[in-house]
Amino acid sequence: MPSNLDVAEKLNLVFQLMQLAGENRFKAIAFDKASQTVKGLSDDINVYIENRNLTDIKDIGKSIAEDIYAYAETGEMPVLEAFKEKVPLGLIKWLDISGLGPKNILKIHKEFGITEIDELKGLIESGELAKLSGLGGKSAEKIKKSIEWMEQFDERCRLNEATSIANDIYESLKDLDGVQQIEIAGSLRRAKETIGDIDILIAANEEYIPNLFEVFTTHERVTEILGKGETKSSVRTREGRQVDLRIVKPEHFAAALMYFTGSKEHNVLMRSRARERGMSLNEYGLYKLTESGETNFDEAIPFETEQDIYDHLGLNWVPPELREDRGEFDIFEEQKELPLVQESDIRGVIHAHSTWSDGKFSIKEMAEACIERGYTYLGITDHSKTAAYAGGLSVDEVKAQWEEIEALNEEFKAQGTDFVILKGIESDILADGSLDYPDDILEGFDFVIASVHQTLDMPREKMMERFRNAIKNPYTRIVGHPTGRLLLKRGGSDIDLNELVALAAEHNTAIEINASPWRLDLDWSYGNKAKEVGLMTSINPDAHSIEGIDDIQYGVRIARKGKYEKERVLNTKTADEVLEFFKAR
Ligand code: DGT
Ligand code: CA
Ligand code: CA
Ligand code: ZN
Repeated sequence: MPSNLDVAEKLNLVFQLMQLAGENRFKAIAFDKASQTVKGLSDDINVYIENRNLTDIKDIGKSIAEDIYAYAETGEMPVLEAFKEKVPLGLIKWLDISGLGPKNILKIHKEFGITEIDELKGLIESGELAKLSGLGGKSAEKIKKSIEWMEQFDERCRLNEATSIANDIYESLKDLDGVQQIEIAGSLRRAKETIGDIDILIAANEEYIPNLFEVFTTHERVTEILGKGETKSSVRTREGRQVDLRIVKPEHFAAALMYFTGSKEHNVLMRSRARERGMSLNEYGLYKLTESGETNFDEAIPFETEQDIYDHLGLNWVPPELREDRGEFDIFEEQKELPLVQESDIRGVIHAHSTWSDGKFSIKEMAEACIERGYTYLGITDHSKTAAYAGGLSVDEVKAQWEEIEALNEEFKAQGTDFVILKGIESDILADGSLDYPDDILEGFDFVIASVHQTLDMPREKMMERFRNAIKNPYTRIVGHPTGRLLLKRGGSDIDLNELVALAAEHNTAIEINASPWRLDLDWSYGNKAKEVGLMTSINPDAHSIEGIDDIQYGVRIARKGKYEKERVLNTKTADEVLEFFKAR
């Protein structure tokens, strides 16, 4: 019997192959939607398969249902097999290369008969690729850069992938016999924007260890055991990620958790604080120093929690996201806590796309998904007219969209639903820094997010001039994904982010934290500057589908890492307060 994840993966594969085969866009999207739905399904899909009622599931139509029945029966999905004949699987990885769309991938494959990225690199080196009509030397250069990025970061993954793997393994371990405590540690606990390996820590007595490692190394996601010792075991998952599980004695847990949470830089300073106080801190605990300055393992200082250890070192508990040696010691010597934003503080969704531009769902479907999640407003921001490649809206379309939104808002009112859709737009910042519509249209929106989508590679000073103009424009209320980076795929624009942060604060404009795990832009590391100047942010999912809304969780973690208090996060406020902020220019 296939698992939900198996079915979702197969449907997603069809989606990717259809893109490469140049299949009708809507047909391909149907498979993508179905895949996302199955992945998020709380029931076992086999129940639907047995009852032959797959079409009761939203986004699964008759033909996709037939594909799934066939897959469950035979282990093969006919539509997938058909596309495998048409498109070699090796090309799927090429979709990750920025600057290379499905059409060109297929063209290159047909022209040169290659399927591997290494072969593609060869073509670029020899200058052959640049000769292909419609590509040219500039694109070839871009593709080469993008491949280099990909290779450099093959060892790391994005926050969403790491989170889903870690949660899955955590769930399979947490209720087992002997598990007294369990935590995810390492960079994932600290919410770094990309993750090397996943670290999990368990407190258990010795007799339980063999069974815990057995369950861990035979988890359905594991494809390879990299090492199996007495207290540590490492595996590789089918996504190619490494997971380390360490099992420690219960009395060592808090110290081990602190140590394996890191960061290394934070740990180094913690150890020197301990020394200054006549103690030694290591992954087992806190010990007195002998007269000659050695760790005296016979004189353990008692503690139970991380909090206790921080106490001994003259600090309040430091939230894991802040353990990067970026001023957290100064703060937590003085303060008991920072009122950092939490997921439960988020009241509304700002920055989402609909079928009016390049989103996969209608405004109404997106709104209903927001209501289901307990949000009270949705700021729709489709692309503006210059972004033609993403279905940007003409002036007439803008006006028609406003009518649709007004009608939907009337409906909510009539039903007594506490929900409102705000009329926004993600306006391109044009090359000279101006926005994408005449003022009388800009005036009609509730708010404008201003983002750069084209010519991200201008020289620094030109780029800054462009942003300065955009921020000074009174219609700009939020700056979208300032650097335009795509994590592990392409770097962002060369800009002075400290200046940008200060300028936005001065003009009472917010800079979003784009919560998509591909972006997480504005970067958390400008958080100190942002705090100093009182920058307002907004944790924006930039959702192109219903599933995308849930990226808010990653944005919240990055905002915490950037030291944003609830007060400085726009979408923790009510719809009325948000509108007030938008009007305040
Ligand atoms: P990653 O995996 O590259 O995303 O980053 P981390 O921070 O998870 O690094 P990892 O997995 O190598 O180690 C987990 C934690 O263990 C790290 O954050 C701090 C601690 N740690 C590991 N090696 C050392 C070390 O040599 N010195 C110190 N002070 N701490 C270490
Ligand atoms: Ca790690
Ligand atoms: Ca590790
Ligand atoms: Zn955008």
